[in-house]
Amino acid sequence: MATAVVVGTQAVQAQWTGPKKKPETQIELKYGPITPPHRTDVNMEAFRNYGLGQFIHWGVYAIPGNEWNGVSARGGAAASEWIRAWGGPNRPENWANIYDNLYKQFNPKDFDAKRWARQTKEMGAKYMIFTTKHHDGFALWPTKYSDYNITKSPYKKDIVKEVVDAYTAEGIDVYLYFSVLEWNNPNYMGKAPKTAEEKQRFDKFLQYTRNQLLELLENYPAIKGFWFDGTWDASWKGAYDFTYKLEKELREKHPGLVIGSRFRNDEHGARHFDSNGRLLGDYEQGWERKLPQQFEWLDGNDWDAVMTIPPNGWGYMKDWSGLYTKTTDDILDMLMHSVSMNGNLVLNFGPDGDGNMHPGEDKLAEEIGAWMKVNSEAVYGVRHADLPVSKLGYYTKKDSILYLTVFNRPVNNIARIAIAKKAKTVPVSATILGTTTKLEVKHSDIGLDLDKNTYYDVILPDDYKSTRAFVIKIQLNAPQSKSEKLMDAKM
Ligand code: FHN
Repeated sequence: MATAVVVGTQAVQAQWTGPKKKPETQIELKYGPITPPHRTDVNMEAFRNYGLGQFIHWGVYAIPGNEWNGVSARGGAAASEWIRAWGGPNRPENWANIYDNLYKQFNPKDFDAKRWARQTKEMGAKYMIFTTKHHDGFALWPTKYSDYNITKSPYKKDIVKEVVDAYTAEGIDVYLYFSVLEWNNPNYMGKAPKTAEEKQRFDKFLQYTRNQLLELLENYPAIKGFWFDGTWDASWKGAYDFTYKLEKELREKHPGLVIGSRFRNDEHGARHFDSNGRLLGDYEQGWERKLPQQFEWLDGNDWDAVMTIPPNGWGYMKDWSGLYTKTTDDILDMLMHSVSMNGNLVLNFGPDGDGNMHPGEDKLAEEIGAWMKVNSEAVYGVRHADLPVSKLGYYTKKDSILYLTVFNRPVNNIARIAIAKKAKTVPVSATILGTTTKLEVKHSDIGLDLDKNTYYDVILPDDYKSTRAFVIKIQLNAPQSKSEKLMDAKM
């Protein structure tokens, strides 16, 4: 997705989720980034090392579960959590009113934040992003600034607090999802306010937003960051002076707070990246149901990719039939794809109206957790390995250890690794995580003319059986014999 922003005579292509094209010239900006790139404080270092995260979309939209009275909202609503915006011939009569009264039924009898947190811990996620309020505006915390909140439901209690406390107790960092956009807030408008009355109303909305965000920081000081959403409308984009000051205020109130690139834009409307191509926030937050195809696209920025299990649909969906739902192997591939490029993968769960995860989510959590128990050292705290891309899977690296997570096992059981001839360290030993067998490692200088690489083969045991991706852990060190001296013939 890209937005062309015209600045004077300079048309700046604000490219997200694709190759980054830095503008030829830099322009004077008043509303560019507030924090320096590549923060090295404890919160951002933790972010860089998470590897795997969990998103939880939960709210009154969990009650219908993407259908109503047996009629599916598929095709009528953009996604399950958008069901209030259900349109088209199947939209139930008087639907908005029905939806806006669902909170009177919200009483999740099985909700147990500690059970959720244990499952997340078992799965191996290191952070969790939780929806405090989605586009419908229903707040899962006892906000003083709106009556449309959890205290008015039969459940009454502060769900955000229960979740923050339970996850923090399990050592899982909590980020709070906050939708700026509020469909049923009379002071919200998508278009930029024009008349004095519209401006007065929208100013009230901006203050309300600021009050709720300060309230969340006050109530839940243990959180590590905000995950903002619903910031694409002209009204919010036009409020760049307000949003700039608000970001500064939030950061001052909560030192170390982590905010992604979705919160605000510069004075030319450039979002995620300002008109000079600089990241607007602490990490790139544009990767949603999409993964970067080349490491260079990331331009050295921190990032995470948020991913649904069904094709789209973040809130609870009763019926997954007829949809491709991602398998454990799909998720593991996306996870290793992400961490091989210095990113985190965030898998979304949408609990039902009673507070239970979908059975398909329980299964994925269990299977991912079983894989992480054996292989997580190739996921946590690793970095991109600057090697020619492997056809067998994904490289990650930690100091002198190279991990190759194999998804495509070679039929000859030879895992061939290309190493630049000028490299100072080469593979000297290898094992498969979860086993103790030392694997044969040999230098196979196949001598492709003009090839800048040489090759090392790790021989996989014929009797090593695997039904899922496995990780080869490779020790890198100085070449051990003269023949391995990595020279290039003079040409
Ligand atoms: O409109 C929302 C959507 O409902 C969901 O919350 C996703 C999660 O990243 N964000 C927006 C779509 O980009």
